[in-house]
Amino acid sequence: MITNPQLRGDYTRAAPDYSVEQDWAAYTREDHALFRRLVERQSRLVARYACPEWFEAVSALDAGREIPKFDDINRGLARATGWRIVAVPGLIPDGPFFTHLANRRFPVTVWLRKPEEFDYIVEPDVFHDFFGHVPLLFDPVYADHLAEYGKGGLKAMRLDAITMLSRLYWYTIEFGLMKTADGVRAYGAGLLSSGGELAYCVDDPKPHRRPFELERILRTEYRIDRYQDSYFVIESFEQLMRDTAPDFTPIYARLKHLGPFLPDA
Ligand code: HBI
Ligand code: FE
Repeated sequence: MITNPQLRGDYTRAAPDYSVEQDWAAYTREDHALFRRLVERQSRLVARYACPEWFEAVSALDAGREIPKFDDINRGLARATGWRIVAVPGLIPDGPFFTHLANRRFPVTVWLRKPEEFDYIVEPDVFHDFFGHVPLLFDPVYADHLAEYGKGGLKAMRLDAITMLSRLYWYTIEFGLMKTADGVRAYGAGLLSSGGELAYCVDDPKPHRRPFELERILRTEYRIDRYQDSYFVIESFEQLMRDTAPDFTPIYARLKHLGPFLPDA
């Protein structure tokens, strides 16, 4: 059981795999109104800044008026890619997290941020997870990659290489950019759910934007409390799948002795 008190969720009723009931009836009218405002704010931005694949995927979702019932989403999602979302109290330990991903279950936090956290929140809430992560679970290639990432996470734990592997998640699933004919577009959940960073990651000349390079990513540190200094750009989800297919064991062994890069290197 997670003991660090600063996590907000209620972990007391979590199962051994950290899943909980969503308890949809417990959401207040204010929760649903705040969720709707968050969707409306991001919807004005995603037209300009999200990658096309996210758009296609989100059309399969009935996201918007209120906090979704996870069971309703799971019927369509399971048909599309065999994935399901599972309700969790918030961040969960790496073992359960990777086990869920490896079994095509995406952990989605059940609680919603407070109104004063409209613009920024540290821990992932149901809006970050649902609006940022869930739509791309409908994309078959992305969905296959994420399941492989989960299996890779369990292996990385055995090899004590979690620090390196979590950078791959960070610079793709959370903050990844994709090249399109009209320029770079966001596919990372941390970008798609952010009121400010979604425009910044595409428009601002300040951050580095580098082509996806696995070994560079595995060595590049990241900050969780500010806009990214560097983004990595993939050509497509097919490329992400292909470039992360090899066995990382020899890569970890080689990189382990090389120092990390700072985020803005
Ligand atoms: N738990 N619920 C939840 N959501 C995450 O995105 C998450 C997590 N636990 C660990 C984690 N992410 C990352 O640290 C792993 O990629 C290592
Ligand atoms: Fe996330």
